[in-house]
Amino acid sequence: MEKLEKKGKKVADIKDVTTCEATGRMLEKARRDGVVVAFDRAADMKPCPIGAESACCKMCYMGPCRLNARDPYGKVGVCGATIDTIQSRNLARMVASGSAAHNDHGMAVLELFKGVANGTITDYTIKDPYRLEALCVELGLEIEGKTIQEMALDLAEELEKTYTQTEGEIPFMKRVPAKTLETWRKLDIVPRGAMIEVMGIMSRTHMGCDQHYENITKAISKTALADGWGGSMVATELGDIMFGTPSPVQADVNFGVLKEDHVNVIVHGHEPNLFESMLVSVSDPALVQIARDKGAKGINLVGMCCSGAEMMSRHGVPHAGNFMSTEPVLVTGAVDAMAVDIQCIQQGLVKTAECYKTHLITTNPRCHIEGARHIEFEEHSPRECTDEIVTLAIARFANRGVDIEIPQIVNKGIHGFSHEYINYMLGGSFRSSYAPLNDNIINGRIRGVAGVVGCVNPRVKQDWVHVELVKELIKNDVLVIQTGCSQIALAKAGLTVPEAAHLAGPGLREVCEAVGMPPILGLGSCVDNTRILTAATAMVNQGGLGDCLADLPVAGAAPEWMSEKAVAIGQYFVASGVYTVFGVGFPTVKDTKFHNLLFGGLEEQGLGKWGVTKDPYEMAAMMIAHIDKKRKELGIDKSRERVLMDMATRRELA
Ligand code: NFS
Repeated sequence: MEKLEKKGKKVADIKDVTTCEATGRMLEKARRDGVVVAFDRAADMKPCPIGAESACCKMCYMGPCRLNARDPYGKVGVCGATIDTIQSRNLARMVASGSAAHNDHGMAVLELFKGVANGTITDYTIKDPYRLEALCVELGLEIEGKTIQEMALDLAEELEKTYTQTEGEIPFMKRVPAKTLETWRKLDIVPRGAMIEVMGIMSRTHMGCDQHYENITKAISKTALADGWGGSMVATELGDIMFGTPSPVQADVNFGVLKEDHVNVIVHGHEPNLFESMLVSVSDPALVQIARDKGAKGINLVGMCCSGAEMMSRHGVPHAGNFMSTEPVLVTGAVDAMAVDIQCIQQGLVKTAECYKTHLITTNPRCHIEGARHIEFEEHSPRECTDEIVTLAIARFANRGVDIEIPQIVNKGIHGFSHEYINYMLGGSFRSSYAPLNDNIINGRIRGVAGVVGCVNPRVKQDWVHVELVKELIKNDVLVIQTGCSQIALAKAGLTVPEAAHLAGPGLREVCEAVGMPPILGLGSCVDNTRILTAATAMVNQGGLGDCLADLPVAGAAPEWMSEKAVAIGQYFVASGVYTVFGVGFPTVKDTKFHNLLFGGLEEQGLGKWGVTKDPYEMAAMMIAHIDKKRKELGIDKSRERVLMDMATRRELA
């Protein structure tokens, strides 16, 4: 085990790095046990100041070239590349990587769906045929006289274009509001297919190719849109069709979901198939009996990160915590096996797992980790993998041999607000629609809608920026919708319950109390950010709030972002017309031409724009100011003043 103090490394003060009590307690234990986790590695690793602002280039070997961020136009690279070329190429590659990750995930879901449709994969089924039919109709596919299987095969063929098509427009462009699509066509940023867009970025950012930041920015938008309205949207839609469309479900979140007297299995990653099969394995009577024979009361399956968020939203599976808690949860000593698939799997998990004799098992052909055991997951016989993992976990339970300490903290909350459910919840089954939401925005009870999403990052205090931002937004009558690690942060803060409405402003509170909903709606994993796009589209189609996505009084934020996927998501929201604010920092040099294009110029073209600040209160103020600007442009700013005056008058009367 690596001893921190002995090596003279910098040690972070635990109260400065997390507001998650359970994680903090496990950091204390890790210190006692001499175990190093990401919070410690972050304290000991100063971020490179040049890289943080993207003022360096290693696209060729004449450099790497470093420019001076304080005097960005004072110098160029060896080839003559300016700061704008360098930054835009770097951001383009981040977006290409993020978009590739989501598209790769979406393509895997499509492959699974194809196998289910043609009958070669039998462990999964089509759980929501109504959704299947509705999507076929939406995409203009003929359904008359077709069986479910035929519809599924047609849909699979159509959606494959999302990835492989090299000319034309990807299928989900049919969902985009007409005026938004018109803007994209005019700007030439409609994606053709994910593969060609990602390839295009890698090619044009090669040394000596595209050297105009404006042209590179177009490719950035196109590739990002191929994520949000492409691969990610396919993953959400087909996931719902195969595994069920989420509707509100109560779920437990935090380290207290681990049970000392049970075999504890954690699934961490992003693709739903591993988790769905694990759910079947842990319920297998034969495996449960083996666990009992070894002295366990049962097998306890728990999720983390995004596949955890997805399973929590669909099935109410308990969730242990977000990205920065994945190592600390192992410090409890109670995790018998952690099965991982792809994305956001820190390599540091291997060492931490080793310290606590936990089985860390990689399962996906595109994610092996040196030192971890690999048991490949195969959709045609998924149980071979998941049963073996459960068997290993049972064996470890019987022979734990480590100190166990589980922080007994559990937060109950309501999750699983899909776009389809929001539609139903607001309007009821006979007149499901977004009319009540739009009406409440128009009459000013709800000021606007904010999407607060994304990662946690050890460069800022875990969960703190998410929670403070969201509290500030709901206090100001902004309805918050959430996904990913951000949703888990708010769940741990106890805010994903209808009772949290008392923290909301008077207008939002009134609506929440009437509907019985929390002021914060959790939508699922990061690929489910597409539910936000779909909901926003429904708001436009409902009428009264403008005729394109950029007209809506909405804003987005990723307050503690860290991954390239987050940048791709941010850019697809910006390109869709949404003001999107990042916390932590942003990889550009302020006031350069490229920075100014992202932070203002794109809005003038009819798209959205970026914002950045570390401070949650300033972030809320920036988002609210934008929402108010949009209300004013829509001519609905006065109604809100009236609503507030009504409240004041009411209070006076009281
Ligand atoms: Ni999103 Fe999921 Fe979390 Fe960030 Fe990672 S788990 S896809 S990238 S860290 S929110």
